[in-house]
Amino acid sequence: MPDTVPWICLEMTRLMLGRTLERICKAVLLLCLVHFLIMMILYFDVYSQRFDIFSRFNGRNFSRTHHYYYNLSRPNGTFASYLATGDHFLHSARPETNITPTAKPLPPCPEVPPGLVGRLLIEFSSAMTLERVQKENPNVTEGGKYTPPDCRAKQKVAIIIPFRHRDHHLKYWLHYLHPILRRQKIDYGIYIINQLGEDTFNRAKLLNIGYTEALKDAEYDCFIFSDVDLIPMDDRNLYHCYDQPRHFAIAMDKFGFRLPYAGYFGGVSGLSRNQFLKINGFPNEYWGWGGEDDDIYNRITLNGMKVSRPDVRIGRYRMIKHERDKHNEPNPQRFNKIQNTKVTMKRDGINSLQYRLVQVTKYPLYTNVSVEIGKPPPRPPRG
Ligand code: UD2
Ligand code: MN
Repeated sequence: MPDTVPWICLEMTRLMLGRTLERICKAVLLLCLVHFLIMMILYFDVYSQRFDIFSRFNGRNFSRTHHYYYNLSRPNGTFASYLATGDHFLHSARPETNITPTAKPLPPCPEVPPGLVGRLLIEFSSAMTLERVQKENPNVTEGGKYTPPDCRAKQKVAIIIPFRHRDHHLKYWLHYLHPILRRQKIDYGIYIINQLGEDTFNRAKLLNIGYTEALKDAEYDCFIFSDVDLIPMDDRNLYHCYDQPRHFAIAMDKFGFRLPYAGYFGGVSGLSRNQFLKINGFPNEYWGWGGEDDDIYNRITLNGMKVSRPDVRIGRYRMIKHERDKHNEPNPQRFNKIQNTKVTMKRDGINSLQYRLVQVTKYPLYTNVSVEIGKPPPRPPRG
């Protein structure tokens, strides 16, 4: 009998331990089940967002289709970063549906766009077609316009190109610039200002026309004036306007990647609407090659502004090699003219611009503005 007491105790302890263990096991099993259920819910929710399978049933397609576009439009965007940033609450500017969204407006675009790649390989040997460029840029809308879908750009930028008989160059320009501008998150439109006829070319007058015609099309804040043959070699050279008039093309291959002289303002430059009006726009009276860029530089400094420039390692450009065009011979009056900017800028500029608008055509990759701009006045007789 005395031996049975510890035996009973032992059995009871075992029984109690067994029950406790059983309870623990049940709790763990239950936890696993709950965890599994949560995982399944999350999995299906995410799956539906990516492939939009539920949207057509529940009418919530505005925000859902947006996720899909958002991920595609971001070169470096991973699914993890998409969840981590909370960007999935943003809305696209695309008119996906008639349902009016109640979500927050787009955030401002970042000062330093995250998708930039830096130095670019630029070459002009491969064949280029507009069809190819169009395929490469499905997000560019009629007239060569683009608005970042995931953020609100501070400025609306018109890019203006003086043009005549340079279709070959234009294809390369569009091929390289559209993706660069998209990565830079610029809200932009491209305007090709095409001088009709075969009279002497007038680059600066075409640029004035570009400013005027672009403003008829949309409320632009910033105007970037670019030669058709100049391609930036670094996408950190951001195509928007700055506190001071901007000179972008500071280190060109044709000048050994250096600024040729301190007052050089040729190639690619950018002015805000106010900066442009402050200098009365550009001169209309420089016919033929040369001088007009120096006149613009004079206008800027004479009006108390300074030229701003990017770092020399970033402001690098390639120019497509070319011969001097017909009817754009060097202007022999240019040296005299740039001595007189202080006087001429008041009467010659955006306030005296005259031209005949012949046609505006919105192509998929750019807007073409064809104009007649007249010809240089007859030279005064010598003596
Ligand atoms: C330099 C400047 C340019 C301008 C010019 C003098 C550089 C890289 N650029 O260019 O900004 O100051 O000297 O006027 O230094 N164009 C046509 N068809 C023509 C003629 C000209 O489309 O028949 C346009 C085109 O956009 C071209 C631009 O005008 O890129 C400048 O003409 P250019 O390329 O013949 O002159 P370039 O390279 O010496
Ligand atoms: Mn050129």
